[in-house]
Amino acid sequence: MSPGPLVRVAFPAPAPFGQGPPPGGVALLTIDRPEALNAVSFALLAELVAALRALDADRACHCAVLTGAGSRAFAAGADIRELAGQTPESLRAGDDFERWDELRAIGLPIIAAVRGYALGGGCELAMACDLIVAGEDAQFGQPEIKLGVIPGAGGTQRLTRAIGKARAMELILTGRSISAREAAAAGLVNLVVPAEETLDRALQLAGQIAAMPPIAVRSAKAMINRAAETSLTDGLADERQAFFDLFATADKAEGMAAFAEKRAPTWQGR
Ligand code: DAK
Repeated sequence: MSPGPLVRVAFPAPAPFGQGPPPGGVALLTIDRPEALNAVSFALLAELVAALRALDADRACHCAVLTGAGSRAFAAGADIRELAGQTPESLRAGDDFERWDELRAIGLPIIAAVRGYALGGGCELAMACDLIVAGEDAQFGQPEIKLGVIPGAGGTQRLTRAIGKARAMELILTGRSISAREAAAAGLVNLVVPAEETLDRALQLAGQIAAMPPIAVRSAKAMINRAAETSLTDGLADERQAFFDLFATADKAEGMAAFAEKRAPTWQGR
């Protein structure tokens, strides 16, 4: 067991990008079990969800970056030592799957900054984030089949949606992992960057998102995620409602006034 917190939370100064003032509002969460390649234990997952929920409720936080300590792994999976002792009954009785579901309720945009292994539950965690910045040394995969099981925290569903049935079948049935470049070509990750730049580039992207009006950002995230869940007809209706709702915000008034006045907007988040 690692001493101290398994997930560290910090508020780094955003890396400079483009024009304009530094936006702030970016939280950095670091999975801190490098000795176990950041394997996600039940306790770690509980800490991570609690930290994200707290940030989600913090009006000053506009975007989160999730990464793994060290350079070897984002997370090499759920903790196999813990899983080894589980039974169908113990898994059903535990609340760990509810914890994974709670990740879906986070409205704050989350960027995974991935170096090294993102395997099994680690790949599922990265896919539960909204964007993925991958270092050139990143490896993604769902090797659960080699342990006699299948992905159980969203892998069969999210990987299939991200890269399509044929590729998901191959990766999940063989347990093969793919490089950052292959993952990018398949549509799993947003950006492949030199390994040492991974975190900076993710923070930079987070800074760009954090500089946008926060209510609109959350609304956009919710609607994009809705697309994976519903019919086009229902999704378009939901989008229209969300669009209408944003016209009641001060940020909409400010954004449109700033455009007309040829100045930079100042967002209030309301
Ligand atoms: N769990 C626990 N320990 C792990 C680990 C893991 N997933 N991955 C690595 N480690 C530990 C190793 O045991 C080793 O510890 P010591 O022996 O030094 O004490 C240390 O990290 C360094 O690993 P290696 O010595 O193995 O390093 P190598 O470079 O030789 O190999 C590797 C790196 C990533 C290829 C290898 O460690 C590996 O194959 N790891 C396992 C990868 C894997 O199969 N991942 C999928 C696990 S199953 C659930 C939610 C999700 C899930 C399940 C339930 N619920 C909500 C209940 C998900 C399941 C999975 O992810």
